[in-house]
Amino acid sequence: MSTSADLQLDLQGDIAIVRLTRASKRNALNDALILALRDTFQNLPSSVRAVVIDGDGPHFCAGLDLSEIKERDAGQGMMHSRMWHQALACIEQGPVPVVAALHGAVVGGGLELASACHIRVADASTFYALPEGSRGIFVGGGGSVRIPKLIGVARMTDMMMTGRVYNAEDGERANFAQYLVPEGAALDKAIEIARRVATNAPLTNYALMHALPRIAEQPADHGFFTEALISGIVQDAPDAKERVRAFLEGKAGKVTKS
Ligand code: 1HE
Repeated sequence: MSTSADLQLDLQGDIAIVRLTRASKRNALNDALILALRDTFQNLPSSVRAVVIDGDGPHFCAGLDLSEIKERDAGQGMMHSRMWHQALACIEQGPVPVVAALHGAVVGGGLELASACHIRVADASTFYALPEGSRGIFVGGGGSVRIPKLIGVARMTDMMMTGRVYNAEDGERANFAQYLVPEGAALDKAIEIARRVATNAPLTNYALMHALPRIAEQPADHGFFTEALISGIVQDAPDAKERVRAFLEGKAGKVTKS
């Protein structure tokens, strides 16, 4: 298992907080940190029902550690990108939902990391950019797959071609984040959301992480069929039956207006 002095795991009941602690380098992701992220998510304690990712210091994450870009040949460059893919897949396709608490710079690989999470909470200081275009490189951490699903191909193309930076408000409108909170409040809000998510039936959360994105990419006819299969499996869990029974007996909360 790879560990890194730049990554901290803090267990708070059934919530885990994974924190990037490389503030002096704006939480830039070097290889050691990417591998530590991979291993942390692969080895989460089974008691954990939801995770929050956060970054120390004034910025969530400055992306790839540019000091590590060496004279890689094409094959090595490809393998480096595949390493990021594998690590971020451990977040996106892990056992439990992950909520990103964003502030300051969420740029390049930092945005790729955020887009591998299931829910994003941004505070008012957050800004989003993809400076790869100006650095003469391309996204390599799954950004070209995940980011267009949030904001669309046209916005991502514009960001990379022109260096456009989105502030927190415009970013929320463009769908980078699902929640926008005052400066300094992202971590508390992300923890609140993670605690709420952790109360769901685990199989429902699992289906949301693993089935929904796949169904959304299937042709409708296949999607309806997969949905029926997953729906049958999820409702069969003892936990699900108990929850429905509790509602029918007036013991479970109703849906209320926010
Ligand atoms: C870094 C990095 C980094 C900061 N790699 N060292 N990402 C970028 O192109 C973003 C580059 N970073 C920035 O634009 C700025 O640093 C920030 C807007 C994020 C923050 O600015 P600021 O003024 O708060 O900090 P700073 O003074 O610029 O940086 C503090 C230190 O962090 C400084 O090092 P120092 O030794 O001089 O103190 C910086 O060099 C260092 N630092 N960002 C290495 N990214 C899988 S492919 C993904 C491809 C990408 O992610 S490309 C985008 C890379």
